[in-house]
Amino acid sequence: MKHIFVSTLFLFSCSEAKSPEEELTQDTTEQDTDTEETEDDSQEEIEQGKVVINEISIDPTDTEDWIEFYNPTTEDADIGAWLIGDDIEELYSISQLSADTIVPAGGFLAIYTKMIDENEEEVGFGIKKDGTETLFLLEAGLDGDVEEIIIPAMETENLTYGRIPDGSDSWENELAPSFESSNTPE
Ligand SMILES: [Ca+2]
Repeated sequence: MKHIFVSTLFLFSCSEAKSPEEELTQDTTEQDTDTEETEDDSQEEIEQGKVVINEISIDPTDTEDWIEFYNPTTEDADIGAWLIGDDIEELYSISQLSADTIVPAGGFLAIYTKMIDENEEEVGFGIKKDGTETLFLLEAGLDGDVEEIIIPAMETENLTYGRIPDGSDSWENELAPSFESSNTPE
């Protein structure tokens, strides 16, 4: 049910555009060209504070892929209704992937992107490390506004992609993994 709902919501939000694909392409282009101009706005957003994806472990050798969220605010945040995935047509709620959905104030929550449900079926998705993947995040209450994170190619195993410092707009590749703790350069 969740999947159908998301697709419908997304298509509805794009109804004035030509197609979801073109809309996505447009968004990406706009983001690229507006990077300089929106820097101040982004800074403001960080100061106001909101929960963000902070670190992504892509195809590690010993565990499933995991995604770490960081909450810079002074209040715990429940992200159970947020939707995530590597295919815009097939997103999963955080609560489908993780029993724990609270990102504590000033703290971290990491979730694995795959889990086995009560029917012993695999739920979730995997993130490829060949530089071809985009991660989609749909925050609850944002009327279909989708955040996209383009996953870079990972050349060294068991390193991660994340924000330095935590919650900032600056992403760095090949970090030493820091599951539910502050991101550190390799
Ligand atoms: Ca971390």
